[in-house]
Amino acid sequence: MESSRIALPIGTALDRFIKNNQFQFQYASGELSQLLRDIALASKVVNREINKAGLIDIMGPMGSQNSGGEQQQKLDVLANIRFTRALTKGGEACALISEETESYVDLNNEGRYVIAIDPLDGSSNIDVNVSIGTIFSIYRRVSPVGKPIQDKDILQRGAEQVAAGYILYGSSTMLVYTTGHGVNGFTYESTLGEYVLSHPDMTIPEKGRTYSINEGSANSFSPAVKSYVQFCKDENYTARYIGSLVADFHRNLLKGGIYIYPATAKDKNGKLRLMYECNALAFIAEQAGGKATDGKKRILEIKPESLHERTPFYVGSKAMVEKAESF
Ligand code: P6P
Repeated sequence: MESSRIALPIGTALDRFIKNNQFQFQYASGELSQLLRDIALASKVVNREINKAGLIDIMGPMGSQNSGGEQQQKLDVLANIRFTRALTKGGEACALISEETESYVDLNNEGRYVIAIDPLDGSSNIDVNVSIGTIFSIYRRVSPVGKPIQDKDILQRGAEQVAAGYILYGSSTMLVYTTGHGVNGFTYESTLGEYVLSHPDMTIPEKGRTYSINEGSANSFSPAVKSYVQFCKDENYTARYIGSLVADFHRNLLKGGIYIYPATAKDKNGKLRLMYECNALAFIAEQAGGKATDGKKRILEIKPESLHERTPFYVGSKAMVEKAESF
């Protein structure tokens, strides 16, 4: 993937990287810098809380449910508060779509951007110390600044994203993002409190030998999905599925592979959410030379009808996604 990025050395701080690549972002780089700074700030606070979750009582279920009726974990709620507060204070975002809130949140800013976010994906893994992640999409608002926010600002196709990324709270904490000019990864250096460039120009291998799918649901897979999974076994691929989308996606991005969450008996449209899980990762996958579809259609072309709609998700190495689609 040829990128027009100015070659910056490993270790470059995130802020400097954005400023040196401002020509890549079609809008004012200061706005993007502020947005990514807001997101990075909140992620540093969430990272600290995750790292000490075992020590103070912020683990385990809240006893409440999120928009999808899923059990909210305390850290989910904390993360949602942190990202909402940081983006409100930053002033660049006028609205926020979040897994944790039923309708979008009007941030009462004159900001030009709309953010869709899953503040803490994979939260069921919090208590068992498995990597979890934040996923975010950045859109430009369509209606005039200062006027009431409209559906057309909120229900935008993934192809309209101006930036997208994820934070992976793993053995190290990483921020990976794209503005449509390639994908770059930054590792959090906690002694500096900075994200520094560690993975410039990330590209996903054209082919891979890893497939990620929850085979516990295999009985309700479509014949096509069953055939593709059998193909992976016949090819002696490696099965890797840790039940945390960002962690599975990130490994496949680096090593090559495919992640599939298909329609199942329990989830007729798959379990993953278009607006704040699939669109961002689809944008990153494509920018890294990979592919992302719902089994037939390019994820980024899907016109959302509602905030929390789900979609089947096939994402990863281009040749693998195309092979899966051929079944
Ligand atoms: P299942 C976590 O809840 C999540 O949204 C993704 O992070 C993960 O890949 C998937 O759901 C796991 O779902 O049904 O396989 O347990």
